[in-house]
Amino acid sequence: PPKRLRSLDEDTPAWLEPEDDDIVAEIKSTILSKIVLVAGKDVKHADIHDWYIAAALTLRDRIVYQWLQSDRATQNHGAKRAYYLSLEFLIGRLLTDALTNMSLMKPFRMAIEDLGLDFDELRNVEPDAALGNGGLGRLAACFMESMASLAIPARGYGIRYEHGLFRQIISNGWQEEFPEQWLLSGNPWEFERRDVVFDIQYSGRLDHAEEDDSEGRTLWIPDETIQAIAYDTPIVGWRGHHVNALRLWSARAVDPMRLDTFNSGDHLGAMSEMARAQAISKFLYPSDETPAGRELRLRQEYFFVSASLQDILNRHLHTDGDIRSLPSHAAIQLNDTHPSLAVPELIRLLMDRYHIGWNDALDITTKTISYTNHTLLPEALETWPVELFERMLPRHLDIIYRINAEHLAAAEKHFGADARSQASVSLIDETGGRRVRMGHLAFVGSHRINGVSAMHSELMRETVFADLNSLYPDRITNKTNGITFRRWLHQCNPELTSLLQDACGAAVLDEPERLRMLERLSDDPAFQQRFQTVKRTNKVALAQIIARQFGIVVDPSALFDVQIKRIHEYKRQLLNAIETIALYQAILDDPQGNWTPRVKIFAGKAAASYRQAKLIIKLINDIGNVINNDPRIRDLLKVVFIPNYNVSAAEVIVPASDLSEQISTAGMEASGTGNMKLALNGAITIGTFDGANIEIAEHVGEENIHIFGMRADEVVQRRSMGLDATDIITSSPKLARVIEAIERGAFSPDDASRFIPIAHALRFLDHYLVSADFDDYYRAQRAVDTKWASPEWTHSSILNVARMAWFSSDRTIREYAEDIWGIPVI
Ligand code: GPQ
Repeated sequence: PPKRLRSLDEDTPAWLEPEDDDIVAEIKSTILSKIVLVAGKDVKHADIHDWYIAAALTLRDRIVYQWLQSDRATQNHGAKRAYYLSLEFLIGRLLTDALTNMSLMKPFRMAIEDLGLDFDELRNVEPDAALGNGGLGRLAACFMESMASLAIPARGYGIRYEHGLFRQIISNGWQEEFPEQWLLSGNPWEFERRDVVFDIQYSGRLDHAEEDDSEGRTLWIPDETIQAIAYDTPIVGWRGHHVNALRLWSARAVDPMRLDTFNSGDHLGAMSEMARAQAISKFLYPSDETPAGRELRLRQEYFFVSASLQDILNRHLHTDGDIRSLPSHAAIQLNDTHPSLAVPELIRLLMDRYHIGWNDALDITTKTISYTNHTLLPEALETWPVELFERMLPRHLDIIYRINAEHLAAAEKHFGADARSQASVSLIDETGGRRVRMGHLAFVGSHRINGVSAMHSELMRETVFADLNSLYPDRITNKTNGITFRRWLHQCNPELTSLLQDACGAAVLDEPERLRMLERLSDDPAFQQRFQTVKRTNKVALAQIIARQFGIVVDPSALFDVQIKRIHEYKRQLLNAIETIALYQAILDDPQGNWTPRVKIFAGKAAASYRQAKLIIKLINDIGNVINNDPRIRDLLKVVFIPNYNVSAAEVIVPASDLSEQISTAGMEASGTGNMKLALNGAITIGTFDGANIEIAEHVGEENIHIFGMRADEVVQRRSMGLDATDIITSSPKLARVIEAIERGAFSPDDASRFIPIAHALRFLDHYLVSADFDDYYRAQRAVDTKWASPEWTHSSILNVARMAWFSSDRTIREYAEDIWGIPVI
């Protein structure tokens, strides 16, 4: 055991403060003892995985003390807590995160290397916790880290999926999906809480005869019960001062099997209930921005909402004793509509379990809950058939109807008996089968609704929520997204970080506003040189990975042009792909021209069922095949598709990027957060006036970003004229030539018709304005070329880093805490 381990009640064991050289020895001996005592092996038989687990547990020991202390402090002060409910947490790896925030990176690295191990090899053993699809899940993870760093008493709630986001393999250019297995070798960060178990019930019937009064308390007789069991992962804040928990629920049956069935010989049948229960926490739905539309998904949503609310109420009663004081002790944030059932579930628990009347229950609920919207795409606004609700959650439907009745009465007062506005604000969509609108439900049950960038929040007011906004003015507010600088600068880009510390002082780690001090250095040749050297080092590292893993040789002095994000038509990887073709054709026309050497780097996953997105992946790979093997192009253009994009891949690509592609159709990207990570690491953005790009432009200055394309209002106008792009193609010879090449099979000689659906969309169904924005995008790319060749590039790149401080998720979380949660931040 650690030499100086003190009693649990002492606030800070001495070994938490790394003062002396002893600490390295201490870490080494603890790791060695974990190999023996936890892995149950002789040290000489330990493999790299055993070493990783031993190192993680050694670090975890130290975190636990801080964790318990944070909990005691919150408890003692009776502080208000934030609860972040999210169906997704895209965490990635935790080892370096925890080491950095515990200020233990150096001694751990030394200890591990002293033990004869390679630190990076050990670090890479950790699987990514990929319990999310993309930006929404990653935002939740950044928020968890920032809440801990700001010492906000908070807890994240979600599902402990046994299989996270699928593993993507690119086979012959096509995406293939394989199950992900992050728990296969155990998870050293989590604590199973065998004592924290809640019953979650489904289906059955309502017994209105049991309605005890006019309040509408109703007896629900469910016919299925499963159990939710808690697993806690500690999330350490910066400098290790505060630790919060991420509590993820796992599902299990009440009984492991039916013994009578088993004994009758039906062995599989005996376990079917267990399988049905466990299915709830088996898989993350890979449904980025489109509802999965599956019954199991709704079961998941209710499962984690109910467990989390029961837990929150239990804890509140335990500490305060008065259920009615909930809003002054708890703020519940809904991450998109997936946890919208929190509204009827909280009302149900307050009424049916704690005997509170309807009006008070509704009042407590709206004061406690708030909701973040992450998309305006109509196909992504979650709705569920009323019929499914009736079957699965009859009591909740009952409550939703009652909320709706009062809400529609208020609407009638406000709008008059106008059928259009009644239909538009109703919680039930009556067009094409009756469906419950989860966004409306969350809106009506919340005191604040926020969008995730200035433009997105404005569009919320003007479009999908216009009538609700008129009925409940002042509810919609904006909270522009942010990213945690600890992971997305300090950890992923240590070289740049140490340069920044030299230039802005060590305090830049705690006060990102100090990055401004770079402004006066942006023209200093010596500083520029050092800045370029850092970028080059990161690019060499990425180039080595690309060569080793994919056999493609890229030149680190070329412009690294990256688009890394989910593959979606609105994000317009296709626009980037066809610009690549146009550039290829232009180089072939003039091989001796003064071209800027470029490496086009793509990475991202497409939803398994999204055919057009998967065809775009194939197109990018096929284009790469042709261009990378065309000797006439030499090193002027390379195309790389990096498979299985995840948080860990982003940590390597982001610091090595020169140009950041943020080219969504204006009005469609709610915010974007990859745009922030790339700009913070010195990449210059080429982008549309969309989401947070607009605010990035305001901060870095329009001369340090390349904006192109239609504005959101122009997009609406153009679409209203029809989706046919024939006129555009006629007036753009470059675009016409690209489409003809695709149609001719120039990139698919083995199957000339493969990309006909893509060519067809470009010509006749240009919903995402790929054709319409092509010429301006091509122009903007050539302006990028010109800039790359001039000293202006480094100047702008430095200014991007200098002016990104505002995009720290610490700023975002501070705003949530102060404006929405009513939690003071010290
Ligand atoms: N986002 Cl609705 C997702 O990643 N998944 C979703 O299901 C929805 C939104 C993204 C959104 O597309 C980005 O623009 C945002 O930056 C991100 O959420 C976080 O707000």
